[in-house]
Amino acid sequence: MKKIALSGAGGQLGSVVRTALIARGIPLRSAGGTKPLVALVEREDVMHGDLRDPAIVDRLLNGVDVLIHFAGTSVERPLPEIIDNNLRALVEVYEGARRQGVRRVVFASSNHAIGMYPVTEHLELDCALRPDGFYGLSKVWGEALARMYWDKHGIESICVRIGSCLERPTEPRHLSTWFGHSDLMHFLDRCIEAESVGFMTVWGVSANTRSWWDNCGAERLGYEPTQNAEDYAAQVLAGPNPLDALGQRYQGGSFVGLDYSREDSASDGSSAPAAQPI
Ligand code: 15L
Repeated sequence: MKKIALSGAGGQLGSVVRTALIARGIPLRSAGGTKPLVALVEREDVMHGDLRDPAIVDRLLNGVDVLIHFAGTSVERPLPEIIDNNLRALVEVYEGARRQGVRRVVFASSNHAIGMYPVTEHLELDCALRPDGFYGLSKVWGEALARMYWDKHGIESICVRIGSCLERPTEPRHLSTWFGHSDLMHFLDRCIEAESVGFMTVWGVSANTRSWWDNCGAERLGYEPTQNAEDYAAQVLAGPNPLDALGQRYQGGSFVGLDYSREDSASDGSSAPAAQPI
């Protein structure tokens, strides 16, 4: 049986994944950040610590086949925090993967790597990246870093651009961005089980009727989502929309308006020069 490690196991999404993987009988190594974790079952190997420290990373990755890397800052925060948690720690994680011979990393990227696209655009997996803040920018960097470690060191990566991973959609934007928990777990099963994946990027999204993202490149992973936010549409659309006009216009939603200073706040980005793939 493959040895799986999960970083960010104490986080919002990490806790969901941790519980589900343990329920599947996987002998998991779970890592928290600052707070110690209490093992959920006897066979769970728990630890915690700062992933900028190579000794902590070695403890996390020793004997591991697949790392599910969900640790890091997951919202817009001041740049120094993002640099520490999402840039520096990620380098240490991949360097640790080299030292410890980890075969594959599942990297939690985010839709905020492309958040500045208007909601009217449909995106392929190879679209130009248009981050909506420093957090999204850190995911652009992370995806490129994962690519480099495949190209130079043969460490496989699956970068998952997670949409809105929630038990159920609660606002209109989620009708396009929702990633249901059952689809998330099926996705992770595929990430663990799929044969050779090399480097790939995938949208972390359910089979939403209103999705903005074309996931056909994910076929070779065998990811076949079954959840659809549309099942909740009537309920969701009967409620208020928490997003302001700017947030409703761009795929990144509320992240777009943070530190936004263009005067033409009505712009849909179409007046900007065409984005080039990076
Ligand atoms: C993310 O990347 C965040 O981690 C999460 O908190 C949500 O904001 C999500 O994106 C989203 O866009 O809904």
